[in-house]
Amino acid sequence: MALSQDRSQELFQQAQGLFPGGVNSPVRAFRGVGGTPLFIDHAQGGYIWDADGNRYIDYVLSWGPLVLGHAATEVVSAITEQAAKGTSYGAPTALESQLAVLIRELMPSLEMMRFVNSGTEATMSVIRLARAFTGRSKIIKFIGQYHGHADLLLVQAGSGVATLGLPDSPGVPVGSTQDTISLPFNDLGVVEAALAQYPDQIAAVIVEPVAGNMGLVLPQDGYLQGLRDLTTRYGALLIFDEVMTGFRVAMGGAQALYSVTPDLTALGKVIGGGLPVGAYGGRTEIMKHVAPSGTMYQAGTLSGNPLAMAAGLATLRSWSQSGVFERAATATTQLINGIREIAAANNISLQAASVGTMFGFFFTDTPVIDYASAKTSDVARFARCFHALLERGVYIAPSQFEAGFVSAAHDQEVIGATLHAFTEVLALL
Ligand code: HOZ
Repeated sequence: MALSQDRSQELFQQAQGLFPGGVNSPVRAFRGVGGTPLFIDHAQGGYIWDADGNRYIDYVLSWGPLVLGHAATEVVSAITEQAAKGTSYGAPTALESQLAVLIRELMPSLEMMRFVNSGTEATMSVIRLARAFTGRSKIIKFIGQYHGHADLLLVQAGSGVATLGLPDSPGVPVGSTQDTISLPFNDLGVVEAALAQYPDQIAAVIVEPVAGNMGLVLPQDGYLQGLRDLTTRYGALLIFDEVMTGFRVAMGGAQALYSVTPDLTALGKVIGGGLPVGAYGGRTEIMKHVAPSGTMYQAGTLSGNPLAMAAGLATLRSWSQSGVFERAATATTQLINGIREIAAANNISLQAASVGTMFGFFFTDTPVIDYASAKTSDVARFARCFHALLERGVYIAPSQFEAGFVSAAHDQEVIGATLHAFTEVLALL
């Protein structure tokens, strides 16, 4: 039943002489599941085709941003039209303000924002801003959460770092991380203890409000509000990293879903409709510290570049049309409920969850609330599941420690075909 992957194998062999591990980002390398990464030829809607011509239903969706599915007509048109007018000017455009207005309508806590080119840039810059604003140095992050690869945040990180089982990365100087305090997710007691230990030194708590880089792990009831209360009490800023959750767990992100307003937010991916982009923003009083209105320096030639702005605008305009998000969220619920039922019918221990258009599952009996419990998952079983799904034309993230994503293009036919594949696969595991 194995699919031919000859061309992907050839391309991977060539790539290994060109790129470390044959890839340009570690999570693509299939190290968590073994085998040869798919080399992609093209994609459309909810489907992706590899270089051997095999078609897969895609739940990676470029790690989240493609909320409308691949090559959505309106996004392709917006990019094409803008490209004909120029791809970058290094000067302001009306498009930047149009996208910012739309983002602020959907996520009002971003009273002002700054566009950057990736989630890594957004989180790195937002921490610099928090430090500049508070005059404090220390930050709190959570074990198994991933905020990009900036030195100060590469501490007990999730995503590819967790997949590869790396301790903290060599090359990060001790000095860069000595002010980073890393704590278990979903435990308010440890956060309170750290804030009490350093009452005037903690600039910010940065959190993925719904963790998506250790698999999908939901915040427990009251946890985000607890972080809000604690940070306010100790004069630290609360930063939501909504690079994945923004416009995905709800149109207004996790901050709308859980009714907790952070001081600052980092965004990425979705707001560029699949083009490289990021943003950070929040209260005007804080954002005014960014140069040139303030003295906190941060810059970028391609920041707010018109191609990404045009793609982001087209994406968010369609995604925010009445019923579009809701239909994709309903499809996600249907998918995860189906997976849960199939696992139960086969007596497979499974923890499964979804929120909005994100989902995830772990092969364990233990309720998953943090990185330690996520690690109880049977990763060998996950790898077998991944490959058996792939053989049946379903592509999920090639690691237990990543989330899954559903788009507006994942219609009933796609969800039905996916559940059919799960029915066969879970019976084999
Ligand atoms: N946050 C993304 C995956 N969890 C990053 C993708 C990448 O590292 O390539």
